[in-house]
Amino acid sequence: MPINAHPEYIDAEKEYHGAATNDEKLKALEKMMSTMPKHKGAETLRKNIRRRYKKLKQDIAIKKKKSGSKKGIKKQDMQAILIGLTNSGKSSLLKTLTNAKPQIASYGFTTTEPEIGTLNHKGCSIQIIDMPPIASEHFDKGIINNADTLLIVVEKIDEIKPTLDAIKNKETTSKPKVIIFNKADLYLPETKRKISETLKSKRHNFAIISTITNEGIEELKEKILKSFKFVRVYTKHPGKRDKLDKTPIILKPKSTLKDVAEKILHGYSKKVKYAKVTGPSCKFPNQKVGLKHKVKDKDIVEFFTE
Ligand SMILES: Nc1nc2c(ncn2[C@@H]2O[C@H](COP(=O)(O)OP(=O)(O)O)[C@@H](O)[C@H]2O)c(=O)[nH]1
Ligand SMILES: [Mg+2]
Repeated sequence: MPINAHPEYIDAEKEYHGAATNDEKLKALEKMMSTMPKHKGAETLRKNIRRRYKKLKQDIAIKKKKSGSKKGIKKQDMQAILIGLTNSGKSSLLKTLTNAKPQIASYGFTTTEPEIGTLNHKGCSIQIIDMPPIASEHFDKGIINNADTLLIVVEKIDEIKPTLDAIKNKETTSKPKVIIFNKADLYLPETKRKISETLKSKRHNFAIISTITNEGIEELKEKILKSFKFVRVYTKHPGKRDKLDKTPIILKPKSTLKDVAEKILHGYSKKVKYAKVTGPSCKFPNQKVGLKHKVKDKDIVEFFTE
């Protein structure tokens, strides 16, 4: 660490080392450049930072060119992916569940790039991705391996096994799955009851739906949300004590208050000394706890710096 570096510079440097993506790195480097020590002894440091900045900018430009028109998917906290044969109704479902406007086509149409939409349900933003059909050359297994939940869309029961087999690997085996039996409007209640019995007997987590009549859609939204093993924490901002953020912070199970602080305050979480928590993780409202405290779903957190 350079002598006499400004605290803001030190924070920026930490951000640089903790950056997950090139864009984050670039931002941190920009911050470092604007706050780096100006004295003569730091000349080598300044040169070094400028060199890193220039190189990173070049790398980003090259990457952009290489990826061509292919959409980069920035993974959100909750990501589910639609998988199924052509014509099973994936695009229709993406349109029903989210704000996306994919092309719906009759038989033979193939999506060549993933389509992305956001499902807003109970204060959570769930990213839903519509993949090109499994059999196509555009099918990207990497996206499936990264997703949190797999949504298997079928029109017939006997499509389930081959679809699951086609994506089976070490990563996908443990992922939560929802079997979505689409086009329920085509069947009589009695037939639907039989389909439901069969899916139950196979111990599938499933929903029987129709994107035309919207039957089963609300239940499906609930199943999708429940499939994420995440914890929602609501935060009150220091200084704005009465204001509760409507959008929860989404965390992995067993996360601590330190993780919450990192997510909202980024490099500044070290300044937080304690928190007051109300909710399932506490014995009583506004319990004063340290940053090692493990949060539970629906906790309300208020951070204090001194
Ligand atoms: N009867 C019926 N047809 C549907 C339903 N959902 C989608 N379809 C039709 O199935 C065809 C394929 O739909 P699409 O969403 O493009 O399927 P994808 O190839 O999986 O993306 C289209 O003609 C849709 O209108 C549904 O719930 N009921
Ligand atoms: Mg489609």
